[in-house]
Amino acid sequence: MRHVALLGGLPGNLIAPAVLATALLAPVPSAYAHAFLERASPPVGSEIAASPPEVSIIFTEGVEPLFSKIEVDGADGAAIATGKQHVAPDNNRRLIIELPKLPPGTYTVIWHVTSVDTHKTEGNYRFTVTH
Ligand SMILES: [Cu+2]
Repeated sequence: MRHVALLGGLPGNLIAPAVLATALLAPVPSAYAHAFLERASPPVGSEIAASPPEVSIIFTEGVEPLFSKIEVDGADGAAIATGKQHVAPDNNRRLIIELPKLPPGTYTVIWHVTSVDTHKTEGNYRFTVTH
């Protein structure tokens, strides 16, 4: 049950119940693994002093850029008008989206990705801009 172990190792990373249920009910061969958030910038749950230029998430598996999306919502729940999104040329596990200048506040990053093994996963996390 590698997926369960991954979930347990990601404090603060919320996985949609549907995805969790799928992972529990339909174990996949151990050669496959879903793409879950491994590391993010700004970090999960962080408070940062200045508006970040981009959101960058490194997943546990490579992701398909055409079928993967990062959305950033403001405190009012409305989506921020983000800029270009791309996968890092040297690392297909890293998905990046450019941000406009963000005023102070708490933001929710919502990600939906399809990994190179075609499995879909999603999750979200928050960060706060303090100045
Ligand atoms: Cu998978």
